[in-house]
Formats: sequence, structure tokens, C-alpha cells
Amino acid sequence: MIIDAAPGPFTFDRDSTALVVIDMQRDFLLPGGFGESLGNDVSQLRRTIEPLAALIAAWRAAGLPIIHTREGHKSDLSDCPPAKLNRGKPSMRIGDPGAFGRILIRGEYGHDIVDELQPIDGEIVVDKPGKGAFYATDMQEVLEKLGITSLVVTGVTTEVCVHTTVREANDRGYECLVLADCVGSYFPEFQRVGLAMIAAQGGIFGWVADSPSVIAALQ
Ligand code: C5J
Repeated sequence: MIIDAAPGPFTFDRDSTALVVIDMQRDFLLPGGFGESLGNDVSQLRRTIEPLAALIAAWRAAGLPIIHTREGHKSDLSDCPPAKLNRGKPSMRIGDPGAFGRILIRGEYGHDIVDELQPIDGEIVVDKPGKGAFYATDMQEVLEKLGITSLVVTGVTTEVCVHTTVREANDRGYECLVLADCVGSYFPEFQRVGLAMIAAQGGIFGWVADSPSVIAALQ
């Protein structure tokens, strides 16, 4: 399949491509949740839900693999380095009580994926303690087992967990297509620059396109 993308056409093979949906978690996306409590405009992330739901439906219909990720930590915080824990607003740190349970703690309501994009049986969920999907996870083994060499990358936030994952994937030899309408940042300028950085210099980290062109190619 060939997708019209920046900086040029992105070619991928159905048998070796996975859709990666990064951290579409209630803590980041729900009004009243952790993300909003830090002063962020969650509508900037929520606009990705509708196109992503359509993409996931098309990807499922095509029978191709989907990998969801969630950023979060064990309840005793033993996998959260002090350098991460001690940052942020003092009353709103990882593990503190939030509107949807302890913030970014596995098993809490807020840590899980928004209702609209819940994984279905057979889809892989990678729980990650860091920003990138490869650090301290079995992501690489999962991809190798599936014979995946290309990733269609979606989710939040563009400049943090999406970028870190794309950079980790790029260094490991994966071809990454990032879908602009299916990734979101709380900060519009970071969204614009984050996407530009991926496709700059002839695609230094990968390619950028929109989801309708992928959905059309799948049909
Ligand atoms: C952040 C993420 N922003 N999923 N996490 O802390 O991008």
C-alpha cells in the first residue's frame, strides 16, 4: 500500500504493519482528570478520538494487529524513578489521589483507555513506565513475534510519548508513519512543530499523513 505522506510516499505491507495507539488514557483525556487539573486544554487531545475510532474500526475490519499502550506505574511506585515522581504540581503527582483514582497507577479507572477506544479481545496492551513504548517493556519482542517492521503511530501526546516512541522505534529500524489527525498535544505549537520534526530532513524519524488516506488504502 502506498500512502500520500510528508516528506514523500509511505509504502507499507499489510503483513508487516501494526497500528500503535499510544496512551489514550482517561487521566490524559477526560474533562476533570489529571491532564486538565494541570491546566491543560483536553479538547486538543479529545479531537483525536473520533478519527482514531474510525481508523481502529477500519484496521480491525482489515484483520491487522493493533497495539495499545498505557503509561503508568505499579501501586507501590517501585517502577517510577524519583526524577519523574518529584516533577509536576506538588499536589498532583503520580500516585496521588485524582478525580479518577490514583494518578497514572495501573488498575485505576483513570489509567485505563477511554471508553470509545477500548481494546477488544486479541489486541495487545503494552503497559509502560516511561514515555517511550520500548523502554522497560516487551514491545520489541511483541513486534518481532508478529513479524512487524512498520508502525502506524497514533495517540497522545505528540511531543512526549508519541515522539519518544517514534524515536525509539526509528533507532530500532522500524518505519513509522504518524497520523496528524490521530495524534494530539495540549499545545498547538508543539503539535505543529512535533509533526514537522518527524518529516524534516527527508523523514529523519518517519512520515506524516492523515488517517483518511490510510483508511482508503485498507479498503
Ligand atoms: C505525558 C504522554 N504527556 N502520554 N504522557 O506525560 O504523552
